[in-house]
Amino acid sequence: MNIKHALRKYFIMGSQNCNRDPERILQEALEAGITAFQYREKGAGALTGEAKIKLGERLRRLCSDYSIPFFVNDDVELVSKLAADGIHVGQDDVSVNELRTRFPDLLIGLSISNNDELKQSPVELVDYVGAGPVYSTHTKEDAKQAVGLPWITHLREHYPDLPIVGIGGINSTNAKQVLTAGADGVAVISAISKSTNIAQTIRAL
Ligand code: 3NM
Repeated sequence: MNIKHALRKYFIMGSQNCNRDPERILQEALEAGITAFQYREKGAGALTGEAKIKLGERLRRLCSDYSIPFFVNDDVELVSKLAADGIHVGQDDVSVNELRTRFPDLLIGLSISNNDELKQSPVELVDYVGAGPVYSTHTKEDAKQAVGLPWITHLREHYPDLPIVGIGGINSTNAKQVLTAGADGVAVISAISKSTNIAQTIRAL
């Protein structure tokens, strides 16, 4: 598995991001060529407990059917329960050091939004970095101020080989700018989960 390739069209979603059946949405996105998926059941209206696990199992199976990596967001217990390929964590979640010790072979993604976070991050232990929010977004309740394309370019200049995915407010109209700024790929929630033509949206990303 080539992580930079996997980041190219990275779809993130939980049931709270969908206004119709999440399995159908993921199936259409897989058909249309997403390269990775993250199960992020979080925020207002998100499933918890057994319902969260059950939906995760179904989405995990779909990703296996299409041979793309399946990530979970933040929830360490879900890694083993769903046999996830990777986990994505933020600065205030479980530490990367702890994760790497516990799961030597797990793919680990870490959000880094500014230089202070960069300084305190064990970049050498992660498989990729999520950089954002590139543009303003309403999808994440506690999203920071948009960091814009310069943050992507800054990371790329300092880490020429680091796998980087841009996130936040990215859609089929602005995705190319994110790649041009230096990202290996784009991570999107609403542009796909709310799309009325998923195939067309993903083709244009
Ligand atoms: N993380 P949309 S922004 C989950 O900046 C997430 O780290 C962000 O949703 C970050 O594609 C974000 O609908 C939400 O804007 C992305």
